[in-house]
Amino acid sequence: MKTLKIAIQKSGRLNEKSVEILKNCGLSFENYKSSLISTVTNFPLEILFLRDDDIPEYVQDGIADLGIVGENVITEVNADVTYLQKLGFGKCTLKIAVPNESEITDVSGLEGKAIATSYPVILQKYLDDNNVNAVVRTISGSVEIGPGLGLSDAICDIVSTGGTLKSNGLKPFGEVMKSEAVLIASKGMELNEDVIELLQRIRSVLLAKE
Ligand code: PRT
Ligand code: ZN
Repeated sequence: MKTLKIAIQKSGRLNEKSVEILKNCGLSFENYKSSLISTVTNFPLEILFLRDDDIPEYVQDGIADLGIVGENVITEVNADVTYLQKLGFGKCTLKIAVPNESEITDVSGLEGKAIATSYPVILQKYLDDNNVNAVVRTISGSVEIGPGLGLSDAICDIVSTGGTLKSNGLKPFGEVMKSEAVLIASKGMELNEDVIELLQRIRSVLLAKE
């Protein structure tokens, strides 16, 4: 049987909890920060440590059989993968935010305005669903400084505590998308006994946490 591969985030907000859930499944592996692949010593599984943005495509293309990544990332790249399980961590909401002094208070107020985001696909769908025409400016990071620099009238970004918006003089409205970390699988993955065993272990770990 071919060794299964699971892709998880190398470093960042989802790394620690992704490693934790696999360790709680009784899997033994080295979690070297420098290596890209770790071999599980007591189960036929390899762990690939990747940028979160690359995980949906690796799984879609079958380079990894399984992956742990935020729903926001999967939706943004429109990846054709199977959702197996919500994992209960990495929870956040994509919201629209405007400067505190802005007169924009709802989605209709965005008509003709410029919005900075790292999630152009998700934002465009939200605008279309609300029949709003706006200019979407795609930037890869530090989206919250957009309005201050005159780059945009509003932003669309991930919010968890709201602290970042607050400290940048921005107020949120509108829920564009809710997200959390999910376990995904390649559509071509063979449902063999190793896969079934691993999924059972992951589900038991999640149940024990409830
Ligand atoms: O290096 P790599 O590309 O792998 O990582 P990354 O920098 O792209 O992502 P990372 O590690 O920041 O986030 C990974 C995933 O965590 C995201 O795709 C989300 O699914 C999830 N997540 C949960 C978050 C947050 N909470 C979050 N708060 N991702 C980002 N943020 C950022 C947000 O962009 C904003 O800058 O935190 C700030 C807001 O946080 P609050 O608490 O101030 O509201
Ligand atoms: Zn990323």
